Amino acid sequence: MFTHTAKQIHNVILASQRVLLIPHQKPDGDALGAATAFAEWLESLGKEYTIFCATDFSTRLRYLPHTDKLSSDTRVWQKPIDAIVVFDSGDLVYAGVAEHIAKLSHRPLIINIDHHITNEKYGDYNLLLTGASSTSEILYHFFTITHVPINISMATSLLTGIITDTDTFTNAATSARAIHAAGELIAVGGNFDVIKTHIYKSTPLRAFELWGRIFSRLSKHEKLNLVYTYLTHKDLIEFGLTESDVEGMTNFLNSISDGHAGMILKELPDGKVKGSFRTTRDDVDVAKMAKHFGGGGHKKAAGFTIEKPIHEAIEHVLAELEKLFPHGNMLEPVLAE
Ligand SMILES: [Mn+2]
Repeated sequence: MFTHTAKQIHNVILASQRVLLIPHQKPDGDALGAATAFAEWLESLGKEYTIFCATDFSTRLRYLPHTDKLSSDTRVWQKPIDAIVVFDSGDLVYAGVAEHIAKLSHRPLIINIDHHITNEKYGDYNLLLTGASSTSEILYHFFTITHVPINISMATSLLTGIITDTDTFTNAATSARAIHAAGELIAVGGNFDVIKTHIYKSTPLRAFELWGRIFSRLSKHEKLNLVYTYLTHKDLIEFGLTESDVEGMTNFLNSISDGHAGMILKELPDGKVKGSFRTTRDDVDVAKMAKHFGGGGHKKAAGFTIEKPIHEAIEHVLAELEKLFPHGNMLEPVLAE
């Protein structure tokens, strides 16, 4: 099935002239790694393409090839498009393009490449592998199956996605297949050093000071067995930082040995609150928990967005979780699908 879909997508791309590439909003290393590797392939084919992203992206990912061409200019939707490729996004709203696509008079083919368990299969072609570490790993398999040579730029992009989504081969997404793909990408010239420098050695002192404040707010909800903390928009203003400066924090929740899961709530400039869950336990499903709040993700790493002031949001999420898990511990699968 995967091989068949991969070959179909390969043919669709060869037959398309104008392609629109969509990493999801606030793209992470995986979404941008996958989109830029794909862009590099389109470049080698001489295709016309645009990378559209509804929001800006973290400056630490600017080393990736073709990120200078990323555009948030909505006029790209007025030009003819043969195919749209969406990377690392469970649905088109999360991708930030649902409204744009709904308004098109001629609907182009949609290709959906993703590894989220909550993926809604919104594409005409859905290249999904929920067991894959990352969308970048899926693209590695795609290029291998379709005999597309992976050059050095593509390798660095895909390696970025695998490394960031596995939290450098430490979280639950890490598998033999992911490590094998990463090894192959390094073997063909993927630049591990540039990734290490930009991803892991680029946190300013101010950011650590803010992390300290966020860590000092860690609390444990005893009954749920949930460890949680939060960030306010006021914190960001006070420290002169943006959300991307604290994005690395969420994965630290996996290092805490207390509790069955960790949660961080971040108040964004637009007033919305972004929540992230992490767990290392096999018997806790945070994807289902996030889905309850309108979000999604993976069994061990998932997120959601709610529109409430931060302190109300904390109360709301805890109260809902208490209702969902009347016996505590977040273990029982009592959530409605
Ligand atoms: Mn991903």
